[in-house]
Amino acid sequence: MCYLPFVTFESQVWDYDSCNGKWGETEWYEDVDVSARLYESGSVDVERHPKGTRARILLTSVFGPYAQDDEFGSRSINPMELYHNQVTRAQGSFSLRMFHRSWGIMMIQANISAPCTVLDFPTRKDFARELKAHEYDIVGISSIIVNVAKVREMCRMIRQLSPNSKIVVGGHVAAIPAAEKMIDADFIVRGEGVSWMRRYLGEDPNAPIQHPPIVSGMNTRIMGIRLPERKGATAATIIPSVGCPMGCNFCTTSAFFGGKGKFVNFYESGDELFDVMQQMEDQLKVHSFFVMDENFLLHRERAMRLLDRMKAAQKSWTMSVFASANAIRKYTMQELVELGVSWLWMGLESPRAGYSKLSGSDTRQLTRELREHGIRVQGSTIIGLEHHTPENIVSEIEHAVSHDTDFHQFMLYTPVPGTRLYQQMSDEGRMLSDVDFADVHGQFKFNFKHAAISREDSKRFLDWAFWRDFQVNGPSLYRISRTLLAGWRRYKDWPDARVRLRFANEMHRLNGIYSSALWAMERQFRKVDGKVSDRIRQLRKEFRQESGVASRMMPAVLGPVLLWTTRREDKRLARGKTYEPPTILERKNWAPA
Ligand code: B12
Ligand code: SF4
Repeated sequence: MCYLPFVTFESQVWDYDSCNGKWGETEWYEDVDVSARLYESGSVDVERHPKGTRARILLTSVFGPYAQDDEFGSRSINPMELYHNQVTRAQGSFSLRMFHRSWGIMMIQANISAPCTVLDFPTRKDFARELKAHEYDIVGISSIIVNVAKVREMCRMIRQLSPNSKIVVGGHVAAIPAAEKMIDADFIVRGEGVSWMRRYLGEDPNAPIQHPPIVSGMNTRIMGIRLPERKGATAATIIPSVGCPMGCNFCTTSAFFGGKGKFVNFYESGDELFDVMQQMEDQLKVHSFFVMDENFLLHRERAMRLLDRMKAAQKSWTMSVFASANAIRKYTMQELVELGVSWLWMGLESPRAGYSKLSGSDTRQLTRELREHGIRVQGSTIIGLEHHTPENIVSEIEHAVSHDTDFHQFMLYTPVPGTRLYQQMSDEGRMLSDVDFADVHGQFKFNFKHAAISREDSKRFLDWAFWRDFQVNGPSLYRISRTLLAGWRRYKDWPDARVRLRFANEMHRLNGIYSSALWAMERQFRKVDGKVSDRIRQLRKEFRQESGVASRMMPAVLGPVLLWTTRREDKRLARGKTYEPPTILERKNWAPA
């Protein structure tokens, strides 16, 4: 057994004998006392904590740093970033970099009346300090499967530093079969956590959901500069529901909240949603929303009622949403635009995969149409589906790339515990037993035996897909500028003032910035790919035609600065620079002990 030597926090020294080099499944089962109670979504027999709502609670995400290889399962290719991890990672200094808070624990904190601290993205040292600084009755850890080794370590630390705390583990990590044998927790909660925690504290699990004010992203960087964080400039996250009723076989979010036909709605109606959005508008001074619902447009009645309310109140809001192609097809383009849909994340998977969410949809035509209406499209394609072979995968990737989406996510087909796909692969004996959970994140290599593609090749094809999309379509920043311009041209004279205002706001706010970025991009691409550079120049000219004097002047000043920061960032990245989210601590209902 290898040894993780000594870890020093403040003046204390502890000895953690946690590491055996590989966090594979079998080694874990031996040395853990199996005491945890496992709760399925919606269990009603949850025992109440003796202190009820007087219990002092710490809710925490797993510790960082994240974007580096370490013995706790951090991986440099798996940073705590959405775009750079799985969307724009091949785009170098043009990659969009930003962090997102851990919304699950923020949601729980906002909906209990016990004194509660949320600790987001702590280091181990921060976590230890917080455990020692307050006597927590309950420590809740939120995690997904890749970070199970960190959960294990955090449980050990809690037992040592805060032995009277009850440990509750929630989030997708709870889907691991026999999780209770790997981590030394008291409770492991599968599924929706607000109602579970309310039951545990003796509160009404069905009380209305209070939405916390959530700024959707932070520490945003692109082209080597960190964007200023003005109040109201970043969208608010709204979480109308968790889960998805479509139940695609590989989908872990759907499976975790009940699977096909099931999901948990926090806000049933368009009226409720409107009220929440209005509250967020007041509190955060925002007009744009990132709607965290796996298939927002599927619920047409709710969306159309929201539109009625927006029209009546003259709200010129914008919305970023996730939706499947069949759900998008339930709306006309006008309805989507009036609803303020400005960014849409759509699963393209593969035309030959037979998913019902794609049935009857020509996704290429749909993408083109959406972009012509000023709606930015983020496509999502799966590499390594059952029908993929070394012979057909290249043409499947070319097909995906030909959508020319604004952003494109590529992910490996990955059987994840809790899903139907995982069950099927396990039954067929095709799961690879020696793959560390820390490497099961869809951006490395297969964790199962594919019929035609080897594990090594899975990574090559995945990497090639990212590279090819960037090579053919250019930086996403260029692509979103193009979509914005198309929307502005189409809707600048539109009869509905809400719609006009929205495009005008985006155009006036960003015109000069985008033009300057295009100026820098055009020059940066001259050496790399002349054709892409020409396309960027053409777009820059079109922007110029639509610009006022100030915006027309801006590229001459800001463009060279951005070119310089871009080149500086490229050098930094080449030297291995990575980014980490800041540690955040927030207390609610708090009174000193
Ligand atoms: C935002 C997000 C992120 C953010 C991370 C934010 C953060 N601070 O951790 C970013 C973009 C960085 C990210 C990265 C990744 N993510 Co992610 N992410 C999401 C996303 C889109 C939303 C999560 C969310 O807030 N949902 C809304 C909240 C309310 O739901 P929730 O978190 O599930 O919380 C509820 C319950 O789970 C439970 N609960 C949660 N925590 C706790 C704690 C306690 C104590 C209790 C009792 C209950 C409880 O109660 C909550 C309320 O009901 C989900 C998809 C989704 N729709 O959920 C994927 C998802 C969580 N991510 C996933 C994955 C795989 C990843 C990556 C590995 C992917 C990748 N290659 O990029 C990386 C990992 C990075 C890393 N190093 O850890 C998977 C998890 C799969 C799994 N089975 O583990 C998901 C489900 C997406 C998917 N369908 O594949 N992600
Ligand atoms: S439509 Fe998307 S969110 Fe819904 S089950 Fe399928 S993959 Fe999951």
